[in-house]
Amino acid sequence: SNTSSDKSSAGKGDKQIVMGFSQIGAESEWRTAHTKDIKQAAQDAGIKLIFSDAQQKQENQIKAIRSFIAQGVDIIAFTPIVETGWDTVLKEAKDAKIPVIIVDRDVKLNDDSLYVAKIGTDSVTEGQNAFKWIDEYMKKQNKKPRDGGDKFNIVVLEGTVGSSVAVRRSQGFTEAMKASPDASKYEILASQTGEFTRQKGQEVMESFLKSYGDKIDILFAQNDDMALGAIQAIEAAGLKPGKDITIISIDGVKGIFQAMIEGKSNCTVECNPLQGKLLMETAKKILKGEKVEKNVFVKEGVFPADTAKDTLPSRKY
Ligand code: GYE
Repeated sequence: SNTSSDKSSAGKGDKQIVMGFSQIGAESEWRTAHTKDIKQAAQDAGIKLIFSDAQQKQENQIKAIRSFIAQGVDIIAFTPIVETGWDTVLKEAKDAKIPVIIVDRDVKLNDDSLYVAKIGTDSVTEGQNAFKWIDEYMKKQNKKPRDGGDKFNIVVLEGTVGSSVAVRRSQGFTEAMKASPDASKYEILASQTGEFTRQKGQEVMESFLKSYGDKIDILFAQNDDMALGAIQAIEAAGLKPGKDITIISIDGVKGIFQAMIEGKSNCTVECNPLQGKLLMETAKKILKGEKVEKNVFVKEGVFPADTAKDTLPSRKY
């Protein structure tokens, strides 16, 4: 009946769908765009979004999911800050017959029936693309190691420890490096987390520069925000970012395009935060009982500095 508050009527047009969404926090420009897109998409789709910000803590996400279950939402979506530790709470959602969509980052579960769909980005490919671009660029520019040796020294600013994104970007990058005919020309000097933030990226880059100052040829920052922080550290050390140290990062936010236009960074591998529309469409299908794809990756590109000026005006985040 129309007046029924029974969950089974959700999504059938007579009752507004309620989605509980647990976001990680607001660590980066990318994350801000992701949140904004999801909120807008919910509004456009006529879905009521209960949005919860976990402030970078998994325990807050677990609490949020439990509260969504207690409120009897129609569907739960969340971006898992780290890969593991979700089995129990997702089992609770399943027992309550609330479907779950995993968004952006990935999870490791013992039982994949604990979620209905996963919408995200391909972190392994992003990491591979980052190395491939660097490898070609160093050749094209005829770059020589700054310390006069026979290897380019790389430092890495990793993302959040234990996140699928950090693990897989590292994996993709090193896999591509090992697979390259130029493998022997590269060495990873240091790899440390900068927690996907500008502040931490700057701090860790400062410490890299203290330890290895004139040896560093390449910075691989696993997101643009850390690269932007590192650029400040490099300049403060009297070096030229984008020249003395070649910089590649991931995301494709406006801030890095600006830095590339200024010649301070060299390339960004796009990671697409515009996942809201697909999330809302997927939620509606699930609640109508339609079949959906279990794992979907959104589309992404690669943007070197020489494309930045023409591309920036059309960037959506
Ligand atoms: O690259 C980074 C962020 O999970 C793909 O998280 C996302 C990453 C993104 O904060 O900037």
